Amino acid sequence: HQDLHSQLKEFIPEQQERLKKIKSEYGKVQLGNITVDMVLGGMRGMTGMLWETSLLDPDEGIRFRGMSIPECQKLLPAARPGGEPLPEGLLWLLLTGKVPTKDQVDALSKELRSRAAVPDHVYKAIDALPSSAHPMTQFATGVMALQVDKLKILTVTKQTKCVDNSLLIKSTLGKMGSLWVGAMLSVGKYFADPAAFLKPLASGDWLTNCVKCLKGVQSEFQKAYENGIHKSKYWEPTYVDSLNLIAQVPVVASYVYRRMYKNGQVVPMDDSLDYGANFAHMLGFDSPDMLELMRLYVTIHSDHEGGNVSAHTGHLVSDSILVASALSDPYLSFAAALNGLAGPLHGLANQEVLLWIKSVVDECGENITTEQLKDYVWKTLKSGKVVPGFGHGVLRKTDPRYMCQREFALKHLPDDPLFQLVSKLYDVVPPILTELGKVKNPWPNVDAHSGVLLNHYGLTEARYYTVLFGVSRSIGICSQLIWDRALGLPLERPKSVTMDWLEDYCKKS
Ligand code: AMX
Repeated sequence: HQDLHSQLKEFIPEQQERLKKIKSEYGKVQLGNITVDMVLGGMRGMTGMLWETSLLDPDEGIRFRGMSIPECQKLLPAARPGGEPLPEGLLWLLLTGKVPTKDQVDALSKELRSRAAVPDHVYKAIDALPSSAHPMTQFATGVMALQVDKLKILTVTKQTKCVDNSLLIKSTLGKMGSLWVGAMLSVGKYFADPAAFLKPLASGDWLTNCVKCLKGVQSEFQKAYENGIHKSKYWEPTYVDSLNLIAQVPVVASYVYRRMYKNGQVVPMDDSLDYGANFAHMLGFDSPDMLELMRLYVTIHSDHEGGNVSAHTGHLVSDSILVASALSDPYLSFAAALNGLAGPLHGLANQEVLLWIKSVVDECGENITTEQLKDYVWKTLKSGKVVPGFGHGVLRKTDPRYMCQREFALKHLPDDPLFQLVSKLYDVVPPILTELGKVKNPWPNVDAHSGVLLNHYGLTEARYYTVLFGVSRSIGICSQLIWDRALGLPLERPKSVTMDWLEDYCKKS
């Protein structure tokens, strides 16, 4: 019945030893040859980094700590019997390599809810942008702002005793501009039950925690670094930041959605709901099927090994960019990852797919024939565009993340006209991409399917879809960041060359 932190603490030293052994025993083993094509081809096929949480097989698709998506659906705890896996369970699996019990997952859901308070200035930072700004820009801005607490006045000393909860709020509000002010205001504004949030600081408690939170920087890693933390302990504050960030991002993301599309009317978190369900709820969707969809969605979008743009960006920045001579903390790293995810060849593809499908319907109607669909695909290709939702940098077969969404659709919305169109595309697009002759993987990826499911349940705003992807990725990217720090992975610094260098080298060899 160990909690997540204790299990991880036990697991880390084992894995540190394992890495040391790999280094000393196999350090000189060759993993392949680097060709000029690989250098010019965006390093595809080059094995070049360690990523513990997941591994992508070109044919089978992703495995999370060795478990395929169908295995996760079968073995990870669910909210309802036989239902979709809870993303908290996946987080546990990614961090510890073990399948948690339902009790452990419930405790983690509760812990994440208790970490979800968002300082008020985060909302202000988002509000400073026009509401027409792309949702990913608003979301990434919010994540950057989460790293900061610029209000610093400290008036509570360690000797102060909390007399009662209301006094704590009163004195906090009255005397201090602090994180807790931000947190309390958020509590008042966005949480159904402020008293539950205050439990850790009940009557008689020393306010040490409170004082710790008032130091001005939200990021525990940055604070610890400034205080001279030993390298071997880096993972601890990274863990705290990561759990906070994972807990906070659905709140920030749903704020962006409600601001853009629902006149800014925020829906408070529901303390009875798990992570995925709460996210759907805060967005404004409460049908049981939508809650299940969101649990599945967050789980399957969480991680896709290390070399994809967003994961690699997060990892690279955390390992190498120096911010005020400190390693970038999870907030800065994850914001960088989000900016990578916002590109149309990566995470933005889910937006592009739904817009493209809708343009097909606008032009040809819902009862489009196979011939009309083929013509439309060719028209897209001939105008120099890609068919969004098809192809992949590593995968060479249909993405299992596509397949499990297809199964969800067959179970819950078999008659949805856009789902039927997506099914038709599955037949029509691959032969055409194959005919092009250059596409290495003509099969659909995760993004070919996600939009029609969301659209079915009323989340119709396609421009918002990449934010959902972003929230999910916090789980995978932050899990690996904790492991980056635990294993002491070094700064990434591959060698680059010029065309002159390549020509000279190849002529000589
Ligand atoms: N439509 C049209 N052309 C495609 C294509 C598609 N779906 N997929 C690949 N191609 C083209 C490439 O543009 C490239 O053409 P070029 O030589 O003229 O530049 C050629 O086929 C070879 O590309 P590749 O080696 O098969 O793929 P890649 O590793 O370079 O790129 C990816 C992978 C995903 C960017 C590409 O397949 C693509 O653009 N797909 C559409 C966008 C998409 O769905 N992205 C989401 C991917 C999953 C994710 O990250 N969320």
